Amino acid sequence: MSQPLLSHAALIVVDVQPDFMPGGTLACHEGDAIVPGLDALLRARRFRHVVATQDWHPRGHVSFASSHPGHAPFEQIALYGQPQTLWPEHCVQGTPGAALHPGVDWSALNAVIRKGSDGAVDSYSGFRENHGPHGTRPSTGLAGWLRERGVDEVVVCGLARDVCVLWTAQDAQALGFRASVLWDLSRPVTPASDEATRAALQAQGIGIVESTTFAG
Ligand code: VGL
Ligand code: ZN
Repeated sequence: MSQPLLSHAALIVVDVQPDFMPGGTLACHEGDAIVPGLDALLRARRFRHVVATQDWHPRGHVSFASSHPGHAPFEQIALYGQPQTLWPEHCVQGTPGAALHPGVDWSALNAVIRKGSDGAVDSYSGFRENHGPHGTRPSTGLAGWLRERGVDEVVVCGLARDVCVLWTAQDAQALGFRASVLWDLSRPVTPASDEATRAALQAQGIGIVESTTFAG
């Protein structure tokens, strides 16, 4: 029997892009393993609202180690007074590695938030940018988009579990949505981070769920 539509819930699919998968420039551990399950979940049409985020950096982006002579990928520096991890070049606007992954049927998508498109500011959360040169963290408009549609619950999945998925779920919960993370439909950049990620989610009251919860 088919399950009821979740009318007041949104599925937020974070950065499911080839550059975050094995063979990509910033591969998550087993990142490609989420593709079939995510595709099935989207086809099941359980969520009234589906939003994707897409990491979308210009060449020479401030988060790239290559933009900081003398520094290597995965080093941390201070940027605008905040810690910034330096990454390999990834998700450069218009490149195949930045596309929404071609193995997923995206036809149920209602909106796409492109983030990190300001060359001087990184953006992990789908809700707001990281710290910029002026100390502000501008909103992407996603919270308003969801509220105007009566959404009070968000379920977050995608890549990377320890970076953009975590930051998006934390912002959602802090902004007053009931947030949870689809654990089996996410994968980390750093597998050793999983326990810390679980603890951070639990400390904030964010749910940790499995995709079987939303099976068609
Ligand atoms: C991400 C590092 C840099 C992510 C994006 O999608 O988790 N991580 N840019
Ligand atoms: Zn990025």
